[in-house]
Amino acid sequence: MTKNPLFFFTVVAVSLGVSFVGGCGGGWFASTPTAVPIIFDTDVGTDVDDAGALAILHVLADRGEAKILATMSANQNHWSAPAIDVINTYYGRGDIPIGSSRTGPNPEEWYHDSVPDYPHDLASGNDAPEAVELYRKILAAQPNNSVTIVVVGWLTNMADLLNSKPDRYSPLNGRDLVNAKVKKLVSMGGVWPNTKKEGDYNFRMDGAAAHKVISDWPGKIVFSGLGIDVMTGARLVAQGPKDNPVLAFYRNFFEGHKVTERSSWDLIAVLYVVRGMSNYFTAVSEGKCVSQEDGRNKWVPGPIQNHAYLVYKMPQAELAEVIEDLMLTPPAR
Ligand SMILES: [Ca+2]
Ligand SMILES: [Ca+2]
Repeated sequence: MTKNPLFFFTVVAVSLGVSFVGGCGGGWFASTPTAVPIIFDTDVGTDVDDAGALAILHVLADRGEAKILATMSANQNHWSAPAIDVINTYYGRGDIPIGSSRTGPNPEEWYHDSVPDYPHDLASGNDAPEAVELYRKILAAQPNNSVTIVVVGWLTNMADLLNSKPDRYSPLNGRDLVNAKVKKLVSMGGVWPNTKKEGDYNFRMDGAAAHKVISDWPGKIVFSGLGIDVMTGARLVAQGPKDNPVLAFYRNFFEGHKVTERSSWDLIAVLYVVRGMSNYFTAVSEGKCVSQEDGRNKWVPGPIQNHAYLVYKMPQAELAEVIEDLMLTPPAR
């Protein structure tokens, strides 16, 4: 999620005034026809778009468009990893590995009211393997340059991975392991092209981690700050099946916050990760993001390097339709 009201105006300004590269076939934006192997990393707990994002990732996996290698919580909260397990189980993938951070923030959450009502077998994040260890285990076993990681929360696990040491899974240090195995990192975060006042929520929550990753990641990073004005969840709550825990998460969030729909930051990131630019997005890639430890970011125009940020191509209302159709798709199981 992004709690920054200035962001919307930034998007409008960018949409009106800047010429774009990317979204033009070829290069590292090209989407692949086969299932994209993905690790999903979330701060699930404080907002509901994380639940929606994981739900549509499962639907896209049901359709053969994605393969979910693992699901990770950057949130240390007791309930975060069990909430992930609830969603994985509902979509018929209750055995997907789940890792949980031992170093990340631990903010208040509100999922605990619903998690016990739905099938799962992971009682607490403390019962899950440490996220960084699970990352190393999974990455070591994958082909070179094959894995896409999508982070829809703060970047704690990515910083921990970069800092990790050789272990029983790989003789490589974290940075070298990432360089060998990871094809692309997609980070839902940042204010684009530039922070106006304070940094984006996901960068601010662990500012040191965001700065480390933005500065030191050895491969490609695509940032998505989109979604504040792509509103979803209303049709799911009104029309979805009552045994769907994601519906319950959204309904509780709506009731608690006295709203009827929610922004789609994390769902947009998943849509991009799986389907690429499609006719949904374009991107700015000429330049590089620089960051500060307080979570602020700035785009410095220049030659293409290893960073890009997404820009809308499809109108937001149509994107919301695409996403909500996925949210309403029942599990294949
Ligand atoms: Ca499970
Ligand atoms: Ca999130």
